[in-house]
Amino acid sequence: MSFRTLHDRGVIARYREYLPVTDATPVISLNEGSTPLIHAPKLSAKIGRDCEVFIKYEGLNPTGSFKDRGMTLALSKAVEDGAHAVICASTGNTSAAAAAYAARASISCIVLLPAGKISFGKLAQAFAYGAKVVAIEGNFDDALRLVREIGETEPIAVVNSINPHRLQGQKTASFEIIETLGDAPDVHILPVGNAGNISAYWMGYEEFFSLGKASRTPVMLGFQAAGSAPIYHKRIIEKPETIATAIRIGNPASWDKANNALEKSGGAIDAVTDEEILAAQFWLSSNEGIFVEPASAASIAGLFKSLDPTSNRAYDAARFPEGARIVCTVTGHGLKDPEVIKEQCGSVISAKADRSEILRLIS
Ligand code: AN7
Repeated sequence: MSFRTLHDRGVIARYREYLPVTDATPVISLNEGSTPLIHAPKLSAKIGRDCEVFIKYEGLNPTGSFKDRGMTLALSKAVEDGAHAVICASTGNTSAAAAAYAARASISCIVLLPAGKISFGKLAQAFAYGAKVVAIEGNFDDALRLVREIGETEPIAVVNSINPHRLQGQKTASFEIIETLGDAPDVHILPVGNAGNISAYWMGYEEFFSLGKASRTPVMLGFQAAGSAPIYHKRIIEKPETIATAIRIGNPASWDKANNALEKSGGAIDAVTDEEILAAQFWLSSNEGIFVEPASAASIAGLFKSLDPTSNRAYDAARFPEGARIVCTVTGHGLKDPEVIKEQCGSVISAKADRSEILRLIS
């Protein structure tokens, strides 16, 4: 394999013609994207009627979340425009990705985080990649407001998803799904926080549909955490709360775009409780072998809720056509936030280093 072939990976290399890059754009990449679309037989069986569920495992990106898809483009364009520093507000994954791609680009990175509300794995990533980490007394929405203000006056590029290049990069996940399945799925389910990702997926699906590369666009179903569900409740949540800290957001930046995707696709937004999120997280790891962070499990919890006739679901899974293909995006790796799973289900069995004692304990 030539160096060139090795270099030709990552979403800009794979989808250059659909992205706002030119030969003058330096490509800052860590070979992100091309994540697996994993068939989930047990989830499929829960739906029945020959439906097939696939998991788009975005935790397998270089920094462990889907944010890398947008960050390769945001950093490439920032460097093209001559930036020496980037800044973002984050619930953890955006900052990990920004820090990694900034390191790769040899420019500095400042991240504004809500103090005490970032999982340790994500904080460790920001440090490891050499970012300047500022923890503010406030939540993500306060941090994003400050980043917007700083971006207006200072020569620092903002790489939150209000930067349009981010969503352009993220839309490539839809392209991959269409290419893997041979068409768009019937239904696409994903967690919603700042609402950039649902908007980006919809953009990607519409684009490939209009180019004739897919025969349809999917129904988009988005799930927020019940304590942080502004789109579901149709109002800003001043003090959002959820154990899924990645989606602890009360005033999403891409609110209007998400509503457009929901409306045009015939989809729905719904909310799932922290208990439902944690149960779905453990169900997915212990049944399908796919370990995701709590926010990502909102999509699985959402599918379960849509299947539950006793719930106040916003979308009834009985509406899925027979033989439907359903894709659930799981956005971040479970190792981002190992404390949560330890508290939920971790109890070790203590034993002496003795064969017969161990055999007795495990029988
Ligand atoms: C694992 O990192 O907003 O609806 O600052 O980390 O596009 O915001 C993270 C969001 C879902 C929600 N799953 O996506 C951030 C940040 C995970 C996430 C979302 C996030 P959007």
